[in-house]
Amino acid sequence: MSQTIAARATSLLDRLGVPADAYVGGSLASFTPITGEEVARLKVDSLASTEAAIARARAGFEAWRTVPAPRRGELVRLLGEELRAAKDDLGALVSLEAGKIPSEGLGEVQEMIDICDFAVGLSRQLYGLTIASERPGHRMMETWHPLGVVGVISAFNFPVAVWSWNAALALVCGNCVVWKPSEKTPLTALAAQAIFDRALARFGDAPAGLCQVLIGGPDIGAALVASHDVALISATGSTRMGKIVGPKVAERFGRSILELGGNNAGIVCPSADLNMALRAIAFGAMGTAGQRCTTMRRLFVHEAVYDALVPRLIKAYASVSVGNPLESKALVGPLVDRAAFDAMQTALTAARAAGGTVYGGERVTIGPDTAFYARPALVEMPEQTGPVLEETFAPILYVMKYSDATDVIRKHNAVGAGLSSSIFTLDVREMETFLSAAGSDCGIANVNIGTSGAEIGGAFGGEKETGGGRESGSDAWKGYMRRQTSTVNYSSSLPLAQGVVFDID
Ligand code: UN1
Repeated sequence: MSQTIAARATSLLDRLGVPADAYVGGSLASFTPITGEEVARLKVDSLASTEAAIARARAGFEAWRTVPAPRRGELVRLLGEELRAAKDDLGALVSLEAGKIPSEGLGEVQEMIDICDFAVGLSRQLYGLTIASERPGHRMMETWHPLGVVGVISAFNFPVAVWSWNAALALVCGNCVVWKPSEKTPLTALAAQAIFDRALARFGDAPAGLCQVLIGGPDIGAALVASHDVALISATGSTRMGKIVGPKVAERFGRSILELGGNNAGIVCPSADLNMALRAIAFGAMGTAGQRCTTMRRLFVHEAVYDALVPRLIKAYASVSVGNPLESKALVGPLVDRAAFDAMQTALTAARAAGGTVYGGERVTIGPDTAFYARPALVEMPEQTGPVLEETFAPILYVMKYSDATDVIRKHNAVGAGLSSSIFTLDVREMETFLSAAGSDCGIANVNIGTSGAEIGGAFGGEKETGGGRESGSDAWKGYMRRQTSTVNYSSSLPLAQGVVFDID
């Protein structure tokens, strides 16, 4: 098996255009969660090479910022083309390195293609405003300018899509990108870089240092965070990580986009279409083995439909297929590593201690002892206490009964994170209340779909301990540019604003 899976990785990397010397004989071991085996050993960057990469990016920015935005969009269009050509191989590599089932691996690459398409259109729409001036013969306007070097720090669970959300926007906005991927998923990062380099070669005249990847540990992320030459840090990961990164960037008045933890909930109302809710909850809570930041982790079910829904959910949890995503049609693949499995067990123990009834959650033996597969766990909780208040990055769904429509929104919002949320209802009052200012406090609030699987067209991110950042669609591009307000006087006099008089003779 070891040979087979490592050989499979090698042949995918080869087809994706990653040179073998990047991942053979280095000091960073890369593992596949599918078997827990080592598949490659990558060369790592040093602090010196990190500084050099930042300097290259800074120099590249000075050229790239003057390239017309639609021309910059052409590079991203080519990236989209290359991603289309590489979709099957890159999707398979995502499955191999992050443990995703094939359709989720491919779906991740589709997100990359989608954001490229979005960014190409955007490259002709970096609109500013024209503003009415209070003074005669004056015009006010707003222009969006490139920002500088964008440092991207990404997590294992969306090893390449999150880079592409940032890179596609950053590039059309006239910025350079330096990327520090998770140590758990460096191979897909090398592959994404190779795909980008192909687009770049076709593009022709881009400056050096436009988009670079740095392989290594937290010291590289720390160097990006500390560098005054990195204008924006876009970091995806735990709230713990964000608590370190956010203040450090703020201290030097850098800009940050933080996409941190989620403790996402669904509410099932009396009028809900229960068949639809069942499927949506199953995907939201068990999909990607519970390792999306948008994974549904809490579920509030109205007492009127609790007995009609929850036993069916428990059945779905007991029967969902858990297995090797390369060799079976299983819907739930492995946890990323032993630490993830241990954290899941710790949370389940705490849930039992808090009066929860746990269904599932046990280890499933698939392949060698180094692989960590678990049956997703559904936990009926008497109250929202203990581990329910925290994000555990594993497939655990805490289910609670509710009776009062106002109280359930209060409970829904009573956690630290504020990423995604959803309500299942056919009642317009319930729906609109949930979406209102007094409703869900999350960055994403869905109706009759689950909490995960957002399209790239919307702004992605959340409030409170989720960090407040927005990536991807809508006007998230503004986070990657600096705004300049200009007042132009085309008259022959100099009236001052607010009627101030200041005549020097
Ligand atoms: C993440 O888990 O870090 O909405 C991102 C979703 C995906 C992105 C998840 N489009 O589930």
